[in-house]
Amino acid sequence: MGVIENSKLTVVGAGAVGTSLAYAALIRESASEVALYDIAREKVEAEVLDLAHGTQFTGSSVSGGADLAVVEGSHVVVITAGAKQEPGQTRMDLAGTNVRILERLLPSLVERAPGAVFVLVTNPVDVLTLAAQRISGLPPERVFGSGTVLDTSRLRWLLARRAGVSTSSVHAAIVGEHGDTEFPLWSEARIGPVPILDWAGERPFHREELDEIARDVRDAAYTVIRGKGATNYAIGLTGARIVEAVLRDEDAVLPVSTVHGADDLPALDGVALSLPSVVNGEGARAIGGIPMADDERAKLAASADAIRAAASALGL
Ligand code: 6V0
Repeated sequence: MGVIENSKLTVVGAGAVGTSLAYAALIRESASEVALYDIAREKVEAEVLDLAHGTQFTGSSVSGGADLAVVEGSHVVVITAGAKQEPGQTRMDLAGTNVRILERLLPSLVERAPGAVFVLVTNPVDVLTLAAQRISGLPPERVFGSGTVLDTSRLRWLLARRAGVSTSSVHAAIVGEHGDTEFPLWSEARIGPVPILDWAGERPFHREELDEIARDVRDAAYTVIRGKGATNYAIGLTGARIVEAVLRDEDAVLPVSTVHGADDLPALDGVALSLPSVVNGEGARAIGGIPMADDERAKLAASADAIRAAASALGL
């Protein structure tokens, strides 16, 4: 597809996540134009105005409102609309409400931006990604979810801090569900070229410590939500980064959530979940044949089962 000139990103949902994503995209100049759409007119118009007042300091422009015409001409549409976790709720608790919102919303978004790549952020993001692909009927690569890109960023930050290296020197990924069954691929994790379990540094990593880091990543959203009611900045940056990979046709490898077929791993058939994937102007495609330890393969199948159960309870 190539790098898109005069690119347009529309963020659907002007809540904590959508506005942070739009703000990050403006600052990073992820797209030439950032549009914001929400059904709450007064709120979205105020958000657009507030963002517009800062555009002297960015190369991107901002527009938006409560009219669906906002979406026209978009190259990427990121969906953040819907209910969010309240303290004590899991992401899966939101599934029914958010799939119903998507059923109403998505056909009109596709009608307004038929050539766009659609990125789901609304939770539970894997179930919503599958629902969006089914509802839209678009090719699977054109509908994908932010998946575990955020969780992976959390993991890399924790490992980098502990090892005393930069986050960009940590190569590790969380895979599976963006939720309670996610897990790190420790067998492939590295600091620079050094496998994580061989890291000598000042203090080597022990298996128990790695398990604790994995738990911290899994529970990170609960911790942040308990303290401030939402997670928004890190997912905002994550979303902007994913959008750039599409609009700049980067072929970047990111652990986004894609719908899997039988020709991948049979255990993943008909489920959307995250594995390292190539993200470019066409959308996202999981990389096949990723090496995994036996226990990781079993955890991935269990994660797929959890998502499948939630999706089939909703008739997907
Ligand atoms: P929020 O602040 O309540 O904002 C949601 C927004 O959606 C509100 O402004 C609503 O008006 C709007 N909305 C609802 N229905 C529609 C509709 N039909 N059309 C347009 N807009 C609509 O929630 P917040 O922004 O905090 O979270 C949004 C979603 O992102 C939730 O489902 C979160 O769980 C999810 N997150 C996903 C993450 C990820 O990594 N995938 C990370 C953080 C949050």
